[in-house]
Amino acid sequence: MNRWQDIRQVVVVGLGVTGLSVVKYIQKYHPEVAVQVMDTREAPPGIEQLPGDVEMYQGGWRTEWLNKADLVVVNPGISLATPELQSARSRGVAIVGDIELFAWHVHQPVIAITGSNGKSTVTDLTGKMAEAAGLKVGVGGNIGVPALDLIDGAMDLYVLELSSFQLETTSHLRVKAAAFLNLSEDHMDRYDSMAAYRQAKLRIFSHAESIVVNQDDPATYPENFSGNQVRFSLNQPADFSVEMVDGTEYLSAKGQPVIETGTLRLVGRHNVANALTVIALLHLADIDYLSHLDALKNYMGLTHRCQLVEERHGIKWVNDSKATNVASTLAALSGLQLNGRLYLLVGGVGKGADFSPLKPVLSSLNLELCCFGRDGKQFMALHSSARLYGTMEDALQEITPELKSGDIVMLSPACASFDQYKNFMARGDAFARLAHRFA
Ligand code: UMA
Ligand code: ADP
Repeated sequence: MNRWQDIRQVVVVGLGVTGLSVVKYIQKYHPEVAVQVMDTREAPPGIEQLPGDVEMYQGGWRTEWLNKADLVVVNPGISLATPELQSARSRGVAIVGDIELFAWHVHQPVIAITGSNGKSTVTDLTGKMAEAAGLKVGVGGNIGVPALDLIDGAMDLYVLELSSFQLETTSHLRVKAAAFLNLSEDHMDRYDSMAAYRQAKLRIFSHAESIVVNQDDPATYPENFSGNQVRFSLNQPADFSVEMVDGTEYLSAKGQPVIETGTLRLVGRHNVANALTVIALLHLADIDYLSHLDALKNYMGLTHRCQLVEERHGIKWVNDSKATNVASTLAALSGLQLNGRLYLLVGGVGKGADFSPLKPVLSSLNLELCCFGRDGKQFMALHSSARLYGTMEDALQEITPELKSGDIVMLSPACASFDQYKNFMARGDAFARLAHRFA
């Protein structure tokens, strides 16, 4: 079915890497279609790369463009509930996201991953293992490379990380295998309820052949799904789980021990769950992972996730900038081997979250809580040691003289970075630079 048949005018709302990928895609594959771009920001990122022949409006909305469009392609960072989009929709204008355009185009198998935490790790590792099995793989989506930039007729497989934002505007993505890793509070500034956030994520299963869900988190189960469904669990027998063989723990697949958990270089129980999801997805997509277990064993994880960036005088500096919600910070704390005191840096943009679930874990640690950024003060009541700073640098400057061998300084902020940094990567890089300077 050619969905482009009646489309002459597209309006891209929101530039960034997504908007740019949409413009490039349309110019390459549908050159007969005219494109206009608008962005509510005064200086949208990516504007310098926009081809000169594309009409651009910035610093607000251009509703007359929206109302005349045959199709609006919206950046995942903009909510569909925005009044301007609602109004265009009520006039019958079709609104989709970049992943929907990707779905209209590709015919190769797709593996898709969503969840509140662990998406990027599972996406990256699935891609690496499929490559080790000899496939040409395109890995992208919310992990950073827009899906449309991956399109290549020679690709054997696509592995996509999909956010709830991207799934909201996606209706026709056929996937060979999809995983919903877990659900915990996040993006409460965008959704009215956890139920609405969950429903957005469940859209990943709409056209899936096979699915992976988390037996330890039934919120990941779809209400109606008639295809092939497998479950993973860290705590109970499941299709993909952990089992003891002669006193040694193994990842097991369908009752067969696959690899010793202790040989994985990934740290923490949450990463055992991530590894189980990866092998479940590869199994469902008929990819031979059993002959390529070295790729799993040697995988060291992505940067900005519990990454040791500096170690001097017995003091460890750990960058977990990707912990942008409460559950990910909890996961980082539960995997910690602490001999001295933990200096934990938290704060940034809180996204309307309730931080109180951190309190019991923080109370159990030998801790100095360093709060910074726009919503840093929201953490102040969580621990008696809490101190408030303007920036991460102010905090590190003050605490450095106090540090002793055995201490850990960890950035695991439970918040987004947009108040002071371009993104979580820039925040993590800034932490690493400060660590090298102060260590
Ligand atoms: N924005 C405006 N006005 C606009 C357009 C955007 O104010 O007209 C704001 C949005 O509110 C948003 C921010 O700008 O918060 C981000 O837009 P952007 O231009 O940085 O977006 P892209 O560069 O296209 O990045 C997007 C994803 N960003 C979001 O969903 C917010 C990236 O995920 C993703 O990697 C990229 O597409 C490629 O697919 C980032 C993210 O934070 C990492 N995702 C959230 C998360 O993981 O929690 C969902
Ligand atoms: P996402 O792409 O969903 O944000 P990442 O793989 O980038 O996930 O990991 C983000 C953060 O969440 C990291 O700080 C990590 O410590 C934590 N994390 C990773 N996997 C899990 C999991 N399965 N459950 C809970 N937390 C996790």
